[in-house]
Amino acid sequence: MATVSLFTLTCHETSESAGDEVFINVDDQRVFGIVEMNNGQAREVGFSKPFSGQVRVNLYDTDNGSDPLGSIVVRENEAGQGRKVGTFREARAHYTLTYEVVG
Ligand SMILES: [Ca+2]
Ligand SMILES: [Ca+2]
Repeated sequence: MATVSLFTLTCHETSESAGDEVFINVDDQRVFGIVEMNNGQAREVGFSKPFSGQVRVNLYDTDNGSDPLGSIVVRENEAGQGRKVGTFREARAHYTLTYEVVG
């Protein structure tokens, strides 16, 4: 068992020129958003969850439905590696998310 904490989501490039309305799901559960983001902005996510094995973190832009902007897999064996950076690059978007796994 380990605990993942999500810290800061940074928008380097939005998927839409007028800005994105983003949210984050962890294993299909919404944990952040909907929040408007534009180039250069950063937001504190502030979410922690105990898990075994791995969790999937998905970033979406809100449209009529949800537009996938990318996905990262966080694994239990990343515990003890300090803060890490996950990258989301789909649909012309570029976002990064800092996170940490503690065992
Ligand atoms: Ca979109
Ligand atoms: Ca949108």
